[in-house]
Amino acid sequence: MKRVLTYGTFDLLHWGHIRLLKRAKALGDYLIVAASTDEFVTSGKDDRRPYHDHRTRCKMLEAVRHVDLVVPERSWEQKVDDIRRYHVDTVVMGSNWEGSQRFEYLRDYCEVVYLPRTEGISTRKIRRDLLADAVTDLGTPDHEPPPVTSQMAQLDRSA
Ligand code: C2G
Repeated sequence: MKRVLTYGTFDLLHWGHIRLLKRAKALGDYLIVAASTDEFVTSGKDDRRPYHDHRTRCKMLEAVRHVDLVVPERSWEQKVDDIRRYHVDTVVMGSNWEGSQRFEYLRDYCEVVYLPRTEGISTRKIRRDLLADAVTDLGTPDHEPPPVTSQMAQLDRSA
């Protein structure tokens, strides 16, 4: 039984995440995902609170058929303990982490593999696109401000 471990926030779960999980599982028989807690993310790992809270992100990851176990990622320093506790053979991350000291030192404990990132999709991009849509929407006809009723005009006059 070859056991694989990967880490991430996995917020607004998207195709890039799913492709990473599928390829990570293909490197072994059992895939463990350490999902960053909200506290860990907001304590400096990232500059904003995840859209979905930790519990929701874990439930979504558990529903992915490639994933066998979801555990919490509470700090940068827990990785060696995780490798020992879950008897991990391989740690897998996306290529944006390639060569990072956050993972390279793990080579003393297990295999470390970086997989090419999926281009064109990211949680940050989804957020930005939705914001752009919302801004565009605001300008469209069906977002005409409601007609000023006589009552409102009266209020205005009396203000
Ligand atoms: N990913 C990918 N392609 C994308 C987006 C993400 O392959 N288009 C991969 C990332 O490289 C990472 C995983 O999906 O391996 C999860 O990505 P994030 O949720 O952004 O997690 P990250 O911030 O990289 O957290 O201790 C390590 C951290 O928890 C890693």
